[in-house]
Amino acid sequence: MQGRLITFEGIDGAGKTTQLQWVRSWLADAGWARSLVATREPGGTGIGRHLRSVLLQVNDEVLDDRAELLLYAADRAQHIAQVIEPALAEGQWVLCDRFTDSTFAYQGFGRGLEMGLVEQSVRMATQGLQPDLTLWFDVDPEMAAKRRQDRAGGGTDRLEAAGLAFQKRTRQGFQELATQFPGRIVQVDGNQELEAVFVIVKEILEPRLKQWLSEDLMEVS
Ligand code: T5A
Repeated sequence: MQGRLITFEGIDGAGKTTQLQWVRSWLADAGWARSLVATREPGGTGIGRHLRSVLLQVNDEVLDDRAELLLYAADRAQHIAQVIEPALAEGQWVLCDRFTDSTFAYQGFGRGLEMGLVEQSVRMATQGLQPDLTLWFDVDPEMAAKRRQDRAGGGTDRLEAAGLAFQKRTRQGFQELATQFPGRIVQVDGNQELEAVFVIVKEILEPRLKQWLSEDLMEVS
């Protein structure tokens, strides 16, 4: 059986985390005959949780954009080695809240770092590992900001504090990535109510998962 990596992407407050949790429960309850791992970046490992706090805490000291890029790469290299690759090797389905597209969208388009540098950092961290499927939750940046404000007990982290123009550039980045990789990245209209978004997500996932299961069966027989 072949492991599969499904990533959930979008700007801050796009609703990825909520949808990932719903997908996880749906897959577990519906008996899709495959064990699952749900994880996230940054912070999918113990070491990654230290890096996450450096990356997200608002601090008096300004984190240099290239240092930020390398910290995301370090988090990802550790995450792949410790969590993602072992799970894929066991034939599990890995649901990952953010992955490489976030680096291109945030550090490349949002921060404006040179794409060659971003690509290098991603290549070093992933050694070529790519998602099998990416759900891009596309939400109007103003609506996403409102959702974050309304969230109970929600503070503002360092990336959110970068402001609306930054989120707009990042959204544009996801748009360009979706155009560049139309087979892998599927756009989901995240502006609708949670339940309506989940219906779309299931419609996208069901045929893919069935296809993967039948590919596995063909490999076995
Ligand atoms: N980052 C990450 C980079 O810059 N480069 C990288 O390489 C990587 C990997 C991570 C930060 O790091 C950056 C991107 C991020 O800024 P995080 O805390 O993990 O930080 O941030 P997010 O992943 O953005 O998490 P959020 O929780 O802010 O956003 P989500 O996961 O998109 O949204 P979610 O599901 O938590 O929902 C937010 C709120 O909106 C409501 C939810 O109930 C919740 O209250 N909501 C909806 N309300 C109405 N209708 C809907 N359809 C809704 N969907 C969600």
